[in-house]
Amino acid sequence: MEKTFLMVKPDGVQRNLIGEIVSRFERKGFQLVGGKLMSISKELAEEHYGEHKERPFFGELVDFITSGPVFAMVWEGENVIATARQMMGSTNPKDAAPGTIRGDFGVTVGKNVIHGSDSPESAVREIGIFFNENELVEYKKLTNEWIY
Ligand code: DAT
Ligand code: MG
Repeated sequence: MEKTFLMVKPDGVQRNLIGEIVSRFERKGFQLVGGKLMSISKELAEEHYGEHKERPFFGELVDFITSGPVFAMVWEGENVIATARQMMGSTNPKDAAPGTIRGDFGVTVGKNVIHGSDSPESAVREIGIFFNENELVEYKKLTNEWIY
């Protein structure tokens, strides 16, 4: 089953949105297979956002993501990578549709509440840098037979 990496950013943690965000993916029908509250080191932040190294906002982005704890998660489900991106909404909350996480809770692009992998390759990469294999829990959910 497909897996993705999702993370409540420091603004989402401070604004008490962990439960709301977890709840949205639970209610959708996806399955949580890993989760932890953690601080991100500068090194991890630079690795995670490596694709944006040359962008003018890179320094700001690294400062922000290391500014407080994040809630890192791995979720599983059919088409979960693309569907989670849809549930998150556009990168800039001003363009994110109401009903999406960024549309409902964000205002500016710098503080947009949630991160989610954007492709199968980035999901594998990001899960690998944030989680050890033994932190991911494989288990059968009985509700899955009412979802699939
Ligand atoms: P996403 O988080 O939707 O995958 P991204 O990978 O293009 O978006 O950018 C990563 C983060 O960088 C994004 O969540 C917020 C920040 N960011 C993107 N574009 C920005 C900009 N023009 N100014 C400031 N921050 C920006
Ligand atoms: Mg991205």
